[in-house]
Amino acid sequence: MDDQVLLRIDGEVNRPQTLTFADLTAIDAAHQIPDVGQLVASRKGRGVTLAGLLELCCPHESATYLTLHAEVDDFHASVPLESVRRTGFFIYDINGQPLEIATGGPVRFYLPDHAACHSAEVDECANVKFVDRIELTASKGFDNRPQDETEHEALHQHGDQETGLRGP
Ligand SMILES: Nc1nc2c(c(=O)[nH]1)N[C@H]1C(S)=C(S)[C@@H](COP(=O)(O)O)O[C@H]1N2
Ligand SMILES: [Mo]
Repeated sequence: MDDQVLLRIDGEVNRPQTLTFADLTAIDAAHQIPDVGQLVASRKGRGVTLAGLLELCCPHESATYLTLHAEVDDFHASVPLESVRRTGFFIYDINGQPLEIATGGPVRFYLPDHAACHSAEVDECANVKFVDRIELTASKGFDNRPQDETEHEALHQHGDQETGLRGP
């Protein structure tokens, strides 16, 4: 279903976006990552750079935080834009098809240079799966990443047992 909106981009931007799978594939080749496995051995699929999405939406000068929203399991992370704008990317295609929920779809954020879970503002937990909205803000946005090992463990338990949403 090429006309289904997979990803919205809004907030402090000049051009809010509603992107379908076809829109993502149409982004300039310079911003496409044909095989994310070349960057991160454990991942597969095609990605598009955060820089490519920023070029589409044109953030205001005031946009200093990037907030990744996953409505499906109510998980959100907000990270300083400057620390991720050169390296962050989104996986959106596996074998020519949109990602299913089971593989982290519709869109999965990835930072190759993340820190260990809850050790820094840009940590592994910020690799948000099931992203359906990207918001640019002038200050830190909503963020419910786990803050310590207990919360982290609870999240994993919850994800595994109740939603079955965790996975590759
Ligand atoms: N939507 C969503 N994204 C998420 C999470 C989650 O619970 N929901 N967990 C985060 C955490 S805490 C970590 S450490 C990584 C784990 O990614 P992995 O399942 O690929 O190992 O995903 C992150 N992205
Ligand atoms: Mo995490």
